[in-house]
Amino acid sequence: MSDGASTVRLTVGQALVRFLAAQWSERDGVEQRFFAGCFGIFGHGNVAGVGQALAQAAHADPEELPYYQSRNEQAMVHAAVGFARLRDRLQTFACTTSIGPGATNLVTGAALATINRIPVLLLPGDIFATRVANPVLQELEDPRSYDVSVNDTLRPVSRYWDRINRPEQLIPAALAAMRVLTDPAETGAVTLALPQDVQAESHDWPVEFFARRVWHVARPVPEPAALDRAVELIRSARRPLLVAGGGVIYSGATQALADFAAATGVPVAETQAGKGSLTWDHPAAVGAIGATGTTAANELAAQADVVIGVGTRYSDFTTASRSVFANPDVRFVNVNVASFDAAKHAGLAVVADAKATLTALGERLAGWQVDQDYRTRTTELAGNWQRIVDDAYAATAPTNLAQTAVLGAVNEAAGERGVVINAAGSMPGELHKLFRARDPKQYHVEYGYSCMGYEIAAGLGVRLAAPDREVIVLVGDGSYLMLAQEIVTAVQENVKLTIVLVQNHGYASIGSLSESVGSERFATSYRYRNPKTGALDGDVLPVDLAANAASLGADVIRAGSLDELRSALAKAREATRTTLVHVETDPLTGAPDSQAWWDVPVAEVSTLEATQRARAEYDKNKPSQRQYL
Ligand SMILES: Cc1ncc(C[n+]2csc(CCOP(=O)(O)OP(=O)(O)O)c2C)c(N)n1
Ligand SMILES: [Mg+2]
Repeated sequence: MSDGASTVRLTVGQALVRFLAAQWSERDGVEQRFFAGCFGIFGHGNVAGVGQALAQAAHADPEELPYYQSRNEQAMVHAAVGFARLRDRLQTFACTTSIGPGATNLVTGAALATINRIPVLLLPGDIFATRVANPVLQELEDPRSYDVSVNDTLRPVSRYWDRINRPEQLIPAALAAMRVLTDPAETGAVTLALPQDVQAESHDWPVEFFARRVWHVARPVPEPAALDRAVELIRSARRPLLVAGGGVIYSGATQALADFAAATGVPVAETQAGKGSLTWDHPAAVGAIGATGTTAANELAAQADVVIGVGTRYSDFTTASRSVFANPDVRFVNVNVASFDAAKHAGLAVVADAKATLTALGERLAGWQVDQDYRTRTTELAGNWQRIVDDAYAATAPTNLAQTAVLGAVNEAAGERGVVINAAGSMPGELHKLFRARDPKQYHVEYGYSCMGYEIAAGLGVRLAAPDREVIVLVGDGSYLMLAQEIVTAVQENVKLTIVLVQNHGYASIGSLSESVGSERFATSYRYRNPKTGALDGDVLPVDLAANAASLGADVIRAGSLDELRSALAKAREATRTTLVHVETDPLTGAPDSQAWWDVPVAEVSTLEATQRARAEYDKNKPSQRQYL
């Protein structure tokens, strides 16, 4: 650049921060700043580069790219994901880390973001590009190549990955990062690895690089011929079933879906990410499908001749490991922005936006509907399941509370708009079956990666995204122990969360799974090692997680009964500070059965009788699994 007026001299860190602050997304004519802020933890890999740039930006304009501390790099990705999911992927956070462990702590969060198709920008520091100071503190030192660093572990979990070895490389990399982050079909974690020397290096940047840039988030419309084929197949169906996935919600297609279902009478089942697509009491709603489904959805799935999958990636939980769709002649119509997902189960692919397609299908199918018997059957099955939910919400347990009753109280406390968050353990399945969603954003269960430790960190992001909504984080004791530190950030930022800690002294979920696969609940509860047996079957551990939460700065309420839980939730709702409600449940009292299978292979040979029995059961179920061709 010879013309001094058209360039500006900045470090790579400063240029990156200035670029990020100038990015906007737009869908349906509404624009929003793409990066609501930057989470970070500093170390020698970013303190002098991106860290200095953030400090300088905070002096100039604290609103430009607000900085938030975090306590753990994995947690900051979870928080960014929670935020982006609530904002329908139109906005997210950047995450800056040091090199080495700070960078590799991102891997789990990145995998979660990518699997759930949620945008998040990761900015790990990296080892010197010049290599003169090798080996720098925390450097891997691969003897085969100096080009390898620990940041390469982020490659398979990133949708775009680049290393900025020279300042000029930032320009194409930053633009490519934005393209992927704002593309609904490609989005996920995006990593720009930033060698620590390059971050601090200066360069003359063209000023156009920092111009306000608006990224249009597309709504691809269905190809007319694909729409014709889909209409023809749906018209031929006698027992159609629609499976609503997360794409329905991200696309803002919930009203279009409600209209389509009401007009055609096609029953609607929901995946984990798609739950809330319809309000629970919509006449066509049959609730959760698959391994954690309702008997209503699973019975309709078993007979369905045409399955219309909208915005779903057909995970094994959704399909009950490819056993739930049992009609030998079943055909699939898959509406998805990602051709990868649209092609699944040899489906008739409509590679397009959910809202645009449901609207178009509704128009093209005007006047067509399922027969009255099928509508009646749908209503009957849904009603039967709702009675089961009533019973589960009223259930008691031999010791402590039944978890389903706790979930009922939380469902009630969430009201019309409160967001309930969960990710792993026995609660996601129970919530999927039982929760009565009244709003598309109310049910926030991360079940793409089902990552213990997502809950509280995501709560922080969700509440930042929706300060006007009550946020109730449901977390098991095992998951709490995995990653609870963002309570400190919530307290620091005065971001109010209600956290319901469900204490059952270990892994109720894996305990019950272990039993079903013949592993006898081996080592799935938190107990002392028993000197008599040598096993972990001694007394319950003297762990007090309520005291732990209090030590991190939360207010704490201990609830010993259902009434106490209800009043604790009411108190937490009125509170202005992050409040943890501690409740003890019985790990052996489960939820109503889905009558569906989940493929978890059982040992083929064994000396344990329990395993042999489980294997016989497995061999019985396995033939129900199909390739849909
Ligand atoms: C990070 C991570 N590690 C391991 C697992 C496997 N896993 C799934 S559920 C679970 C136990 C969860 O325990 P808790 O949070 O107490 O819930 P509970 O099963 O008791 O309902 C484990 C270990 C996981 N999902 N995530
Ligand atoms: Mg537990």
